[in-house]
Amino acid sequence: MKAEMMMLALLACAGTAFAAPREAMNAPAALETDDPGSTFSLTFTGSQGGSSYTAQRIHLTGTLVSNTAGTWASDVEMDITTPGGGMLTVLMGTGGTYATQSFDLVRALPGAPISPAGEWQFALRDTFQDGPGTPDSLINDLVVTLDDEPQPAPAATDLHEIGGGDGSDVPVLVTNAAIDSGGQIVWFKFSTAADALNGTTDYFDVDTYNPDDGAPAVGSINDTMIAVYAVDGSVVSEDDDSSGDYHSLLTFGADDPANWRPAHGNGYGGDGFNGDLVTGTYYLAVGCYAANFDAPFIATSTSAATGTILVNFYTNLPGGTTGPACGLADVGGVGGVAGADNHLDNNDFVVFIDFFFNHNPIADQGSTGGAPGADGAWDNNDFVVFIDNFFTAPASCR
Ligand SMILES: [Ca+2]
Ligand SMILES: [Ca+2]
Ligand SMILES: [Ca+2]
Ligand SMILES: [Ca+2]
Repeated sequence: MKAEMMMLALLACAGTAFAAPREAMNAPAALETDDPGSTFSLTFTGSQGGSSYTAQRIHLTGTLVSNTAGTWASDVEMDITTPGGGMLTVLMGTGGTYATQSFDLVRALPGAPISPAGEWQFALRDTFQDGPGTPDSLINDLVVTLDDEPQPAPAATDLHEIGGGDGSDVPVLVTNAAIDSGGQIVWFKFSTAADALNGTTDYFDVDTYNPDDGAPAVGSINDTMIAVYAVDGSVVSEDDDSSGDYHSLLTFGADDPANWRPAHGNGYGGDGFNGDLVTGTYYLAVGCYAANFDAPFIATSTSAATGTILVNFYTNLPGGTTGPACGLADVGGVGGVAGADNHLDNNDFVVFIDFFFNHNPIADQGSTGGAPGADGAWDNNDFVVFIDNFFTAPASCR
């Protein structure tokens, strides 16, 4: 009995410790990226060591070689079609002109987990033709590996569902990204209950504009960069300076000029420029210039700036705005620092009062009659709603 228990424990450990990688295959050498781009197929067995597995991710390693003067590494894309017909496009290189560039890429598979057994199709292309008649780039030593590990999501503050706006230029949710050390990226998780599509009147916008940020400066805490990621770790959209004074804006859905949202500062307004955001769960990465956003969930920044970035969500989508787990009163953490810490105590009062007197939108929680929701005025109603939010949050928060 004891031995059996131990064996079960060992098997349980093995199941975790030996997840991924499962199968690896070499692609043909000297793959061309255009004129025409190379296509090839690889057949995976879908089993390893005699037992079948389900695939979650694909790894691509190899070397990109420039073959025509002026071509960019970021011109090279590869379409991957799984045996079940799932499709995925991978950007193989980064940056402009180059000589060689090695790559080590990981992507979540569409519809993962999937059965990997069968023929996989691969098609390379170069999205900008620099040398007609000559392949712009070559790919050498391409190895394709499948694993059975789900793509881990970043540690993120969960804002839950965001919706229920009335179409006015008042954010339905305002939160803070506290950048405590240079190069830090702050992650939020959120969900939507409906689609925000181009060609409709429904929109979902997020910006980092803060009128109190003072003189704009490149590379300062005001010079934000943001990206929305899908749950599979792919980048939906990213932005640097579309809002005012180097702040960032991502804008989905309603794109008819009649339905544009107001600009903030000297930036662009919400105009649906980033396309569609379908119903679902997403991650928002917030950092400072210069940031780089890659799949899967790889976000980095070379900025040395520290401070607090305001994050404003605007939407007329249905549903409700839940905010962090402890609700909208969770505005401060230990020591009176700004930002939710999933706990409600005196620090939230300290930070709320600071925000209130600085006319920070986070303190604009109430409107006339003590109704929840911002109204662009900082008065007694905001205290009423903040205190309500504080005492109606789950008891476990206090
Ligand atoms: Ca090219
Ligand atoms: Ca910026
Ligand atoms: Ca708190
Ligand atoms: Ca108010």
